[in-house]
Amino acid sequence: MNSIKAAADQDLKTKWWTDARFGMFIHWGLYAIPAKGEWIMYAERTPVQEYEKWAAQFNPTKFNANAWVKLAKDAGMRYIVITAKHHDGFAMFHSRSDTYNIVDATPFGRDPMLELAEACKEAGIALCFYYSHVIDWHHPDSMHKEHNNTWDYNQEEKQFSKYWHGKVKPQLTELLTEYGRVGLLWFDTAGGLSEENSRDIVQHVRNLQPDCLINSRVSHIMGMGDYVSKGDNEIGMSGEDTRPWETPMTLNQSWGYTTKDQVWKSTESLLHKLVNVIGKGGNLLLNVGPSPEGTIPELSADRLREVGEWTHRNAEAIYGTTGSPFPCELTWGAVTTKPGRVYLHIHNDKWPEHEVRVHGIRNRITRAYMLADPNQRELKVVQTYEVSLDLYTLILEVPSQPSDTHVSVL
Ligand code: FHN
Repeated sequence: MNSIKAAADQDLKTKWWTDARFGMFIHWGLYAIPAKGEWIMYAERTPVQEYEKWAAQFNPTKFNANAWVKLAKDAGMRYIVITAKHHDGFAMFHSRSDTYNIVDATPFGRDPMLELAEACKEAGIALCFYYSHVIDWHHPDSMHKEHNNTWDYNQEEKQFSKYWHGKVKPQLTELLTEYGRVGLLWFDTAGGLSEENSRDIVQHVRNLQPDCLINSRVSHIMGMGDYVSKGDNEIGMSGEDTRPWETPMTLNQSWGYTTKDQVWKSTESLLHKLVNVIGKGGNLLLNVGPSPEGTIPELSADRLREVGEWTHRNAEAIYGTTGSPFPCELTWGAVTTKPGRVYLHIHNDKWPEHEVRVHGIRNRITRAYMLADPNQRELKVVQTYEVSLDLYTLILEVPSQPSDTHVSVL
């Protein structure tokens, strides 16, 4: 296959996801019970036998897949990535290859991934799974270059292939064959994974669901996977990545449920971050950490609903757009585009007194209006043509007040 055709096929494969722009990340597991985040087992060097006791208590009877999916939809999120297995090794789905899972090891006895798969299908949301493929503090043979369970297991005795072929690959087979179409697999912390195993896992996914996307954290080998996962909460610079990319982001400062961390990002700050990401051509994957009862904390849900009011009003300027064509950072906000359209996302706290100037526009603008204005009243536009550059400068007269909450789009 020639490289132009291969690149076009790859664009087509990722299109649903690059169009979606905004997704919900869910970190949910036994660690919700102690409520100190998902690293508690490692942080406190909890012995496996002790940690397993949380499973005997885990009974999230308030879990309602439809309610979670509805919240994601209300927020304007178009895909969900949920921890099918995090570093603690506990499967949040009915795994036939390892009884350390939510159906066999808890009084709850239901498979939330099945319920989510159904709810997502009904709502038109893509369901995706997070799977910790290298770190597994429960399995005696998992091996990461740094973060291993050294308190229960002897490092010298580890046989990684037992973990790889006995747990990782069989569980991935289950996730990719029993839950319908999986939008993407979100791998994490590949530290120390060999090139052979990296290629093996990618091929395994491709064999089972060729259209399932894979994030770059599957391996440390450059260019693996279908898109780049940026660092946690990292937005980066325009044009930094040649491949599609995504920022995973917390709502407070934690991924898993915690009662301690109450440092919440405001709705305004979340909207600024969302437009910053999409203006640079990326996706935002915003996290919630559900409680041990199975509910999404109200402080998270409230913020997501507020974000959703904005995303629904401004859907046209978010989904299916590409990032700003301008190479520079914009001090007042962000730009997204679609064929024949330029959207200026202006932070309300940077609202200009009279006008906005945008340099370097390739085509003449025929009409400008505020996106939140149902009557689409025309704004006055002056355009000057720079002959030497073959580009226009746009001078847009703006109303005295912004038209929307936190960020106004025109
Ligand atoms: O160690 C994990 C962490 O718990 C969380 O899952 C994040 C999400 O991006 N990934 C790892 C750290 O980067």
